[in-house]
Amino acid sequence: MSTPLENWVEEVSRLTKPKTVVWCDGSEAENNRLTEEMLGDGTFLNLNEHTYPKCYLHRSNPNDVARTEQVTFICTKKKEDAGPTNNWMSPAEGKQRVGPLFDGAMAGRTMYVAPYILGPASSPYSKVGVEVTDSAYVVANMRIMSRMGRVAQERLGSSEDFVPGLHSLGDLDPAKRFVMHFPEEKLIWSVGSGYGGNALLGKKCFALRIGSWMAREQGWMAEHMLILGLEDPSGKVTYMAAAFPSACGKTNLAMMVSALEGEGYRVWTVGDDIAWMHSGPDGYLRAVNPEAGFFGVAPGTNQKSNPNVMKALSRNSIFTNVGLTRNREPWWEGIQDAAPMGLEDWQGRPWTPSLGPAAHPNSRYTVPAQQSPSISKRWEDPAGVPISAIIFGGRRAHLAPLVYESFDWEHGVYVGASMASETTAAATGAVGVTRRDPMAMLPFCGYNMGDYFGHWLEMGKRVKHPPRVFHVNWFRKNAAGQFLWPGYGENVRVLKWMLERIEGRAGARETPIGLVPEEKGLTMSGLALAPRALEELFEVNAEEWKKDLAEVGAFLGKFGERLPVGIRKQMEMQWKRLEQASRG
Ligand code: OXD
Ligand code: MN
Repeated sequence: MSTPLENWVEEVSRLTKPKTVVWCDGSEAENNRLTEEMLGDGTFLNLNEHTYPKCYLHRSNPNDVARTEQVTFICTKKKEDAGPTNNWMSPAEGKQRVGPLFDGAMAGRTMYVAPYILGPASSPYSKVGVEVTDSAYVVANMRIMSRMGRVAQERLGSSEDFVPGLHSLGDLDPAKRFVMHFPEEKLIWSVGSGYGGNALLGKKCFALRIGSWMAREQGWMAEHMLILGLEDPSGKVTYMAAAFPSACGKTNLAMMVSALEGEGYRVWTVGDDIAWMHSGPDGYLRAVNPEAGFFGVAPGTNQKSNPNVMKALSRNSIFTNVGLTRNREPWWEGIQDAAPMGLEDWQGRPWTPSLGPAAHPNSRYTVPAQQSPSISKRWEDPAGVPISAIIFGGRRAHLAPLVYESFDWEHGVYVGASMASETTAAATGAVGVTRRDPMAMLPFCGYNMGDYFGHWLEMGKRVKHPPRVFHVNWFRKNAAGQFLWPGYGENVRVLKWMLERIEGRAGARETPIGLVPEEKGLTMSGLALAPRALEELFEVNAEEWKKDLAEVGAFLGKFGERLPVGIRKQMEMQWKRLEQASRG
């Protein structure tokens, strides 16, 4: 008798008509074989085997370098269930339009069947997915980013409890590119792109879009959040999860080398992009990282911004769309001061400044998580780590202070729902435009975000000890356009204040938007800022916030009846506090 997985694989191979079918076991031998094949056909280029052993460069089609939100669809029977922030098609239309693109799409190619686990292999919170793909590059990435192969096959057995994901590169024609989610039947279809967020189906498609749908059905949370542990001088570790939009520094924060290490504060990494959080038996929100690797943005990464990842990525890593030095080492803007002689750009052209950046602004590294010197001892704890703080944040040149704390959980949900950030190169489209991005989930919530806010409010009731909620902004600028805060390892000062708030050791000053550190509340030893910088960092301008609230109102208004009463109430309360502040 064949298993549900065998039946599905049979069904998709009848549709896609591959030359051969390979079931991936995730072994070293298999990886070596695929690597040899990719080196042979040019999918991979060898890097310097002394300085970057077992590292490879992949150059993608120049039209396929980032997530494509405009062709990403949530296919639910009712349009309202996808909500106003998602592109929608009915499941029938989705299948009718995209199905033909899979017909014969793998002719002459190998079809790989890659079973994978999201989450620690033995955790009750983990889930199995199976990606069928005609891209060996995707398989090599999935092997780093998830627990792929035999371990997943064994967990699945003959069960039907897996999320199937069908992926084909198709002909990489952007006009025939679609990333389709069918959350009611927990199915993913992606065609026409080999780019990470579109093609590694465990990441955004399963762990976030299908994951968030499952999480609401089953009473847990799937979030676009890093997970870190802050160790204090006594050795106690407090765990925090932070939601920032793509390419806003989640990886760097999660892997930070603390500027207060001398005082005994260290940061440990549990995850850098996604958190699955359940109400634990102890009454705490327990988080696991569904992923096993980091798919991080390369440009700007260096010894100062992220020394841990620089160590981690020097072996067993895949680089996508970075530059290549004469020494066959990867190169990107910000890795060091000047571009070396003889550099090739991300498209393999001899680089000159007139070509623009040598590395694509969304070029990436794929690195096994356990290679980071900052990896937490508990990163694969099957019970998850208890979360004491949730941090929201984004890139905002103006308005938002360095840090503030919400008054309570419900207000915290409003803070997340009203988040905004300047767009980055992680998705196609204009860069630097401020857009509302609730909980950093705008491109990733697999259902109506009005219901999603309601689910957040519910979770606050379900969890006996809900985390405290904070908002940070490392990117505030002064009138001259300079950053007010140095960021990176100095951000630990803000985490330390949060820890002191959690432990009831730090006071706070009330503002209309939340609680900010009291004067001298932030540890500033060893850090000299420009005069007035701290004042500017914490300024809350009621008039500006009123304008922002009008935008929040227009955005949240789109959810109509689906916007929870609790969020409406918070908007009204915010307005009243701002009015009061303006009256002085
Ligand atoms: C990512 C993204 O790759 O958010 O993590 O785009
Ligand atoms: Mn992300």
